[in-house]
Formats: sequence, C-alpha cells, structure tokens
Amino acid sequence: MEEITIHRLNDSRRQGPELAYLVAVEANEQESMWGAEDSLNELEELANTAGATVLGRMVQHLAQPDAQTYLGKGKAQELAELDKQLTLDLIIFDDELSPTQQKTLEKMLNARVVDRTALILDVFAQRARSHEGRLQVELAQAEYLLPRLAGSSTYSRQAGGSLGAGGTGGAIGVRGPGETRLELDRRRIRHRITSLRKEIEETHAQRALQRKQRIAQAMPTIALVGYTNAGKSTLFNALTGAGSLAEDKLFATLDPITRRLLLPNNQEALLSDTVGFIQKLPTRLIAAFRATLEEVVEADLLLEVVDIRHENAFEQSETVRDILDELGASDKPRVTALNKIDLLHDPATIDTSLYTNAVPISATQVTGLEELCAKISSVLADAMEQVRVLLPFERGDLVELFHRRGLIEHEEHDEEGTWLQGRLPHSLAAYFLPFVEVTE
Ligand SMILES: Nc1nc2c(ncn2[C@@H]2O[C@H](COP(=O)(O)OP(=O)(O)OP(=O)(O)O)[C@@H](O)[C@H]2O)c(=O)[nH]1
Ligand SMILES: [Mg+2]
Repeated sequence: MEEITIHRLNDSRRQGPELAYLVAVEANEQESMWGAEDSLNELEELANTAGATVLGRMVQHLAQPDAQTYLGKGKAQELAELDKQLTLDLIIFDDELSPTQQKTLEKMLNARVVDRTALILDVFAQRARSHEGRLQVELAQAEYLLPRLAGSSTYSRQAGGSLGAGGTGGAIGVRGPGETRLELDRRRIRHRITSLRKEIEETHAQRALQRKQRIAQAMPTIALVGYTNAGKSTLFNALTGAGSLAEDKLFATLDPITRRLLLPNNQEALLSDTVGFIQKLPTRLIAAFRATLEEVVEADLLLEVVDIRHENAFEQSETVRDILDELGASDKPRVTALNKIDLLHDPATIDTSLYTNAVPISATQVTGLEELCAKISSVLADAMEQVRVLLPFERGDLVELFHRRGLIEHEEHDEEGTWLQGRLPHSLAAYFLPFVEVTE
C-alpha cells in the first residue's frame, strides 16, 4: 500500500489514466464455478480496456453480499479509509449493484462507484461502430441508468460535464457510444428509450429481410461464438480472408460480420463473426444485443472458439453454454475449435473429450483448419436431410443448386430427368419438395 501512495499524485484533476480499486464478494452460495480471484483478474482486464489503472483489490467472503453496502459494514468502512488514503477516481464492484447499494456506497466513498455492468457497458460504448451497435449500447446504458439516477452522486456529479479524467466523452461509466456523453436527465432518458426502441425495431426489420434473402440463397449458416478474446475474429479472418478486427482486447468485436466460407467438397456456407461473451453478463445486456445475436439464434451450426491456453478455459466454455441456453440456442449442432495450441507446451495433452466435436487449432499459425472444416462439414451433413429427387430437365438450376449446397451420393439421368440422391440443408429442402421421390 505504501508504495502505491508514493506513486500517486494528489491532484484529482491530474492528467492520465483514472485510478481504480477492485472489490468483490466471494459468496458462499453462488451457482457459478468462477472463483473471486479469477473473476477479479477479468474485471481488471475490463478496467484496463476501459482505460483505468488498477491500484489494488479487495475480496471478502460472505454468505451473500450485504443488501446495503455489498461488502460487510466493517469492510466497507475499511474501503472508505483506503479511498481517502489513495484518492481513487473509481471503485469497481465485481457484481451488478442494486440502486440501494449504489447510493449507500456513494455516500461512504469519495470515488465514483462503478459496477461490473456499468464497466462492461462502458467498454461496449467505446467499441460500438455500426449504427445498430450504437443504438443497442445506448439503449442498454439508458435502461441501466434510469433506476439509478435519483440522488446518485456518480451520475449527477458528471452531469455538468466539467469533471472526468482521460478518454473522450467523459469518465469511465458515464460515457456514451463514441464521443457522446450519457444523457442524465430522467425525463429525457425516458423519451430517448422510447425512440431508441423504435429505431432498433426498424433496423431489426431490415436485418430480417437480409436474412430472408440469405435463406433464398440457401447456404447453411455458421455462427462463431465464444468467450471474449478467444480468437473468434482471428479464426474468422483465417477462414474467410476477411478483415474482421482482431485485437488482444476484450470485446474487440461488437458488430456482426458475415462472409462466405468454402468447405471440403466445394460446399459453401456463410460464416458470421459476433460479439464475445463474458461471465456475469446481465440478461438486460443480452436482450439489448438480441438483434446482433440473431446470427447465433438463426444459425444452422455454432462454431465455438475456446482459448484452450487460458487457465479458465473450461469455466469460459461453461459460461458460453449458459448464455446460449438463455438465448435458446444451446441444442444447435456444435463444433468446438480449441484455439491457441501454439502457446501450449504439449498440445497432445489436451483433453478434447470435455468439448463437443472438438478440433485443436491455431488461428494465428493456421494449423488444424483443414481438420476443422472437415469436422464442420460432417456435422452439417449429419444435420442435413436425406432426400431422393427426380428433377425434370428444365430444372437444371436445381440440379446445380444441389451440387453446390448439398452432398450428392448418387446421380442418374434417364428420359424423365435427373435423379439425385443425397443430403440437403434443411433450409433448402423446401425447394426440392415438389420433386421428392419416396425411396423404397
Ligand atoms: N498465440 C495465439 N494467439 C491467438 C490465436 N488466435 C487469436 N490469438 C490472439 O488472441 C487475441 C484475441 O483475438 P481475437 O480474434 O480478437 O478474439 P475474439 O474472440 O474475436 O475477441 P472479441 O471480439 O474481443 O470477443 C489477439 O491478440 C489474437 O492475436 C492463436 O491461435 N494463437
Ligand atoms: Mg472478435
């Protein structure tokens, strides 16, 4: 602690990164398999991504977080002392605080009180690029803020716009998407929420249309899913040659992007890169990203990327499974890419049996990708429909479509037309329905 105090400048308007302190309660009865220290490591990464420097952390073991002060009363007092001593800019709590906890803590502390949700929203706000992404983040922020505004010093203190260190558009926790500042007037927030919902609804309708056109093209769709920073975008680029932003940062990708992917047997599919998941992601946030995550919900196959070198790889994958459950997408066909094997001492030691249809790969070294595509192809084939059709000569287009998107097992021509037997993606089956021949 001493050392930290020496490095500190006592001027609260100094330039440079905001100084933060992390706080977690390790609850006895929590369902999650994450430990408090691992969760705090991740919170620290989030804080760094948001531009803060973390000076230290505090963990308390409790049956459950205190309803008023999150920490126990004594420990909260201790935190207040520390806050004075270090003149912190913000204190970040590793759970979502209730409005009551937020207010009580703000009375006790000089530093701004920021919880995990506000921090994630802050990172999202800095990352959102597309129009739709910005709308979704702003809506999630507005809905988060509304019940917390009355009497909150963290939010009302910033309203004048003069405070706040570092970063564009204000301080961590009160920044909107891009250069904007969050609206902090309750009446105006309510209006904004209504108009944001409407605008999102409109963009949503557009996406639904695009998706319909895609179904008309009848390619099987594959969505990348996985924990943030697992390497989804790197793999996306390696597989499609596209330029999706890949960075050693949490939530580098917010906006979905879709490209064509060529599988073995010249079968084509569409691959989408999407937003990463993180533990303790509030349901409200998932709801806000529902439009973006529709790529996931609508996909024929999910390609999960796991950073197998991460010490919490399994916990991260569990978290991904929980969120997919929440989205109603957990029973889709799945292939798991166990990524970053180039960083492992001995890749042969990986226990692939822990994951569904797992293939060890390195997205940066471009190793294992052929095996991965072969696995995708075979899992897709398993999920396809077995059909036998007789296509009349004038439907050469359907013969060609079957060749391109399906898997042909038998082909024959006679005076009636072309007989094709094989497997077709479900999305395509409807086109062939009038020509289906019952197999004896
Ligand atoms: N050593 C190694 N690093 C990798 C590999 N794949 C990805 N990375 C690195 O991991 C970091 C995160 O990669 P991204 O592709 O941005 O991860 P992401 O899953 O898209 O992350 P978000 O979009 O933030 O959710 C980057 O620094 C990549 O260079 C790999 O196979 N080996
Ligand atoms: Mg990404």
